[in-house]
Amino acid sequence: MVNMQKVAVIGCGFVGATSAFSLIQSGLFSEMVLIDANHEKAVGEAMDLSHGSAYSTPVKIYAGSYDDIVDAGLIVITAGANQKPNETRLDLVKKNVSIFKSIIPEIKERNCEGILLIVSNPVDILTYVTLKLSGFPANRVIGSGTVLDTARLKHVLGEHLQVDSRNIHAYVIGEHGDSELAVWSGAQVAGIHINHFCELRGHFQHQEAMNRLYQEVRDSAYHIIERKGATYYGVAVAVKRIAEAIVKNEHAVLPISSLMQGEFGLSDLCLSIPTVVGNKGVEMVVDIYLDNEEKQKLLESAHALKQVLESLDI
Ligand code: 6V0
Repeated sequence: MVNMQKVAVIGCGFVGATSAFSLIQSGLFSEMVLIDANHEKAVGEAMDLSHGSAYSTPVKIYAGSYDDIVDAGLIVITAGANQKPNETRLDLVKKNVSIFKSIIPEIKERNCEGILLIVSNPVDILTYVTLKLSGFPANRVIGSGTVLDTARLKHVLGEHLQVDSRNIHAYVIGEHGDSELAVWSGAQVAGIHINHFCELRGHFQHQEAMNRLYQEVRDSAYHIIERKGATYYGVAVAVKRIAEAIVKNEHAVLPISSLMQGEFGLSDLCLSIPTVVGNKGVEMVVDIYLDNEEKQKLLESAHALKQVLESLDI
């Protein structure tokens, strides 16, 4: 039996620890297991996180082993190397695929029935690797994908337009990485196309603004890593948002990464497209409208990912 109030976090570095914190603050869970190759790190994080319970919600938090995650409704994987300055997400592939080859069989052999949420980078490649190594049905293997990039786009658009970023409908899709794209054709505020809304707020150089904002979003991880060595708060909130959609069976539309099965002519790879997400994981990848240039960019993004997948031994 899976317990939807139980979450496991595998990998307790910057991303794992901040995700654990944000998941606890969400009030969604009553039990959390932390696993790390450095067990003492997991023990320390569990102790530190537990001390907040008295002022938030009671959650049983402990450092455990793979035997403890069998009934977890959600298993979040953040283990692995992160980007160093000037490294791309795809540069991490060899190190992190080999780490996943040690983690996923542990999950598979215990017949876990929860949903796997992959956060480690390159997230689209590792989501696909997880799918292959676990043998789980495609709906139960999700990557955090461009949920973070979409939040970044909404944030910069919110600043640009001086509008609450939660009222902006816009998506970043494709690879969570350098080949991602922003879907400007469908971007809107209050049902008004983004270009028209920009004009209402006094902005008229659409192409220049779109290029600038897109680059800011695409390159934000590089800019943060240059300054503080890693990124983790933004992704921790994205993890919480995805967990909420799953645990509360929200049928929320989120650009998570999942297996493409013919959508936009793509198959046998994982990337992000807005997807209906509920307690079964992926419910439906939405066939969103893309103009011709966006379709082309999506195919190029898929091609970049395919080339990496073809170089892997999985
Ligand atoms: P970190 O702080 O180095 O933490 C990694 C942790 O993984 C360490 O505590 C390791 O001990 C642990 N670990 C390594 N191997 C294993 C193993 N076999 N089993 C269990 N634990 C293991 O890295 P950080 O937390 O900063 O980043 C983790 C991953 O998240 C990296 O791949 C990042 O690139 C990725 N990110 C993904 C984002 C997204 O939007 N999807 C955003 C930011 C970072």
